[in-house]
Amino acid sequence: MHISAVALESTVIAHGLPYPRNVETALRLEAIIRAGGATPRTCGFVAGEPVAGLDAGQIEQFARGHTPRGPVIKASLRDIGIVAARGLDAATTVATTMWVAHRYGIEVFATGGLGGVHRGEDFDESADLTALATIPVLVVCAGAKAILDLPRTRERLETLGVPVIGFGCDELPAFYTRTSGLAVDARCDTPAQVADIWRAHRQLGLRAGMLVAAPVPADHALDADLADSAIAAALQAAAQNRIRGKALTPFLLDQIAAATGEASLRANLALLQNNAAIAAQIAVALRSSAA
Ligand code: PSU
Ligand code: MN
Repeated sequence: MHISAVALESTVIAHGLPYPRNVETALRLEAIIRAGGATPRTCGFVAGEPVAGLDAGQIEQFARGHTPRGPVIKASLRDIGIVAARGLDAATTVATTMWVAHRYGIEVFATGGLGGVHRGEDFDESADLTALATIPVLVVCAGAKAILDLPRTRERLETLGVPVIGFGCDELPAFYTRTSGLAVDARCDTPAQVADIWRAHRQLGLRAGMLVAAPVPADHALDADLADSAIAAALQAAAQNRIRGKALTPFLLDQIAAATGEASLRANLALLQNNAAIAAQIAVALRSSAA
């Protein structure tokens, strides 16, 4: 029904970017999607209810990290029943945004970076991969971040049957940088080509989601050495401070932002905007091909 709607996540607002850049970015992404001819739906849980289309006041509360009821927690798939039963306010990750989007008939979702298999000794794999394996939503992202184990993340996507499309690229992008050395399954250069593959995937009854990966715009990409050293330092700080579980991704992002100053933030904002624009084009292409 909301065939030209584009879902947006709220974890990047509540736990991924500093205030007030987060609220500015959230509203900017919505404007970009509208300018592209689609309807933005920023997702979250409000008083335990799944919402696809937070209003400006709710986005402001999420950006500040609390509502009049309490803190805005980060909810992944395992948390949905808990959040609902207890009437909590929660930001949605890629995984839970896919779940909320699908519940409201939204097929296209724009985000920044995908969660995946973390590096290191502890076994830590994001439920974003579980969601991609089981929820039929098309996710536009800038790849998985190099804080992760990218080769393992790439392998898991294959095992889980998730098509990985490079939008104007032959390699899976690495979020802050444009290449990873890892191949995509198919390259598309137009939204119509993406729409064709998604339609075929769905019409053939496949239940998995699909990843459409677009590299960060070249003029905002981070220098690869700067990205690598910031990531290495962040991982070391996480290990020293024994940061684990759902706190790990936000901690690493904070550390990298602190180490690279505005550069990583600029890259993050540029790729989010780029992905929102592409997602709107794909949503519009899907609407035309559905007729
Ligand atoms: N990548 C980013 N910024 C983010 C995230 C990922 O560049 O804010 C968030 C997304 O919401 C993603 C989540 O779904 O982190 C993954 O967290 P975890 O590894 O705990 O599943
Ligand atoms: Mn985890």
